[in-house]
Amino acid sequence: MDLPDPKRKAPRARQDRVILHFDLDCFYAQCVENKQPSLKTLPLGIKQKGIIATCNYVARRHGVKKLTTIAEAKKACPDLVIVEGEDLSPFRDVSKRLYSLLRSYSWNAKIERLGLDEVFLDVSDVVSYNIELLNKNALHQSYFCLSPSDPEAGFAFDATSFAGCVHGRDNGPSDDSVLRMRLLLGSHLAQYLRFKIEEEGYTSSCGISTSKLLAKLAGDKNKPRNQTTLLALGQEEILSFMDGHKLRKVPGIGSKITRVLEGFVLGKEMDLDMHSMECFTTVGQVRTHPGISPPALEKLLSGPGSERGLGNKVWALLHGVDDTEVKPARDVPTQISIEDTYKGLNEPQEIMRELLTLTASLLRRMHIDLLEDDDTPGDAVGGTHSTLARKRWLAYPKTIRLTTRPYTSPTDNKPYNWARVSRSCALPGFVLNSTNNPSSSSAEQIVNRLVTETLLPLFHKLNAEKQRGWNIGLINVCVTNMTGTDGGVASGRDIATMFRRQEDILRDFRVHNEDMKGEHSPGRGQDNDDEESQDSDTWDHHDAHDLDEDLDRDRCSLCGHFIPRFAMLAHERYHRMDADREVQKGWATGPFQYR
Ligand code: TTP
Ligand code: MG
Repeated sequence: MDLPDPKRKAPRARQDRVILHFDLDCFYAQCVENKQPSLKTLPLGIKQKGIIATCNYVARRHGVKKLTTIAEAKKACPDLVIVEGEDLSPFRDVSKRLYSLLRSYSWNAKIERLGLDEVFLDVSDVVSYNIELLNKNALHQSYFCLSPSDPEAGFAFDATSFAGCVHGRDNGPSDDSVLRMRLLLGSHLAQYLRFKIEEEGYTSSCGISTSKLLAKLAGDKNKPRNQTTLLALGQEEILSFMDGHKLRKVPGIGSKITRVLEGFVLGKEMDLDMHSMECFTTVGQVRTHPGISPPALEKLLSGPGSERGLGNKVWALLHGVDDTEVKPARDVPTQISIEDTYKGLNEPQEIMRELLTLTASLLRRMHIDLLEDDDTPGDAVGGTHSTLARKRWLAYPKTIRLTTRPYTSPTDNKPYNWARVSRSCALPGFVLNSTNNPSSSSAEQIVNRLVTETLLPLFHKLNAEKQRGWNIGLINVCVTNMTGTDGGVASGRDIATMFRRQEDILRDFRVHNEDMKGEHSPGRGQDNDDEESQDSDTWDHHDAHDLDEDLDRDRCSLCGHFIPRFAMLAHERYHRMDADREVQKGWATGPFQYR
């Protein structure tokens, strides 16, 4: 008889948490429909950089797919209504609003955004509290309490059955396991919150489980406008849930890990740089392969820059084990940055025009993300307070940074994605002197001054060697190095609250000492070191180039979608934004972090 290999011992998943994962349905399309309700019943595609970034479910029923060219989408559905989605501000604003709504129901503030339209919520504490309130003799007439201090805040529900769909076998109320009841309560809370989101005009899907990994995978089972509780009470059930998934579907297992493991399991040499991403291998095939163990994975996946402990991490993911926490919410982002890509800007007036546009957007974002209503009684304190607007800065960015990248590579003259260079300096105080509406004339003056006095000199330092012919392919303007304000003390606010807030604000900040130093990013794998873009809005704001005729496409090596070549850089940035975020959330797995 074969003895079990001790190296292949299965890790066990924590089951003491209840985690919800919300994903808004066809997010950009819903945002547009809410502005133009007549579009709701029509097939609708949202266009960005010449491709359909997303489409509503009416269009999907007609065969339109996300991330296809306009021509393909029109072929599938000639009546498709196409709306421009280049300006991301409305999407960000809705995202922020819905996030705040969900946050208002969190007791432990463990709420984490992933992209613009996904949110994790750890509701373990709310669920534990409500378990205690249940009357086992009248489960069908239960009451879910939403506030420990207000017994009337809550909703009635039937605790004899789950809300929404269940994945896994439910033995009904005769199963008196605590975990089943915790998940059941989680399902009712999820449904309540989804209805709250619907009151704001947005439908969503939700997964309910015991970890971020399982909740995200579960939520995908019934989309749109639905929810799924993963009822996997034992280790065996978790494994059978995981085993059926394609390797590539597992968050944290990126395209390169997939290819390495697929190659190993199938016994084939795989081209790791190949622009093809078909994934036929399931989690089960890899997990049960006798040659796969944590040390074997560590060896297989090791490479320059790879993370130590990757073998254990991937081994855990294959077993559905993800102990990463839902990170507590932060009041302010670590940085705010706005960027756009171009097909080679050379003229000074083009540079000036783009810097003005980007800086105006940046100022708008700073106002949305960093200003709060000031309810302080009495006179305004400090130079950063406008008595008229009654707004105050939650945090001050101390540094402004400009980053550029050439459009084409100096060696082969082809568009490329690295060689970013950055310079930073202190953010001039006048930027924070006004809290007036960012579209006011005083805000316009601030933008003009910031561009002429600060950003243009930075630009010239960055591109000093070239007098003309800059060939600019990307400009990014970013404020960072946030510091808490001291308004609370001076205005006599509750000092404990103030300190708590400052601590919250400062906890996650990485302080940079970048005094006018040039940063050179040698390659794509490393270029996120100047881009801690957790909440940074580093989406491309790109002017739409209507290139519907250009059907020259590559398959994205990260997600497998066919993307027109001209849109590939933008699409890769989309993934990198996700990957950067995952690095920060502890999901990423070394150099193979892309999903
Ligand atoms: P997704 O969650 O991929 O899609 P979705 O919310 O539109 O649809 P689903 O119902 O399947 O969840 O992306 C969220 C938004 O991000 C989407 O509305 C459009 C945008 N997006 C891009 O702009 N570019 C991209 O490459 C991708 C993948 C998404
Ligand atoms: Mg979505």
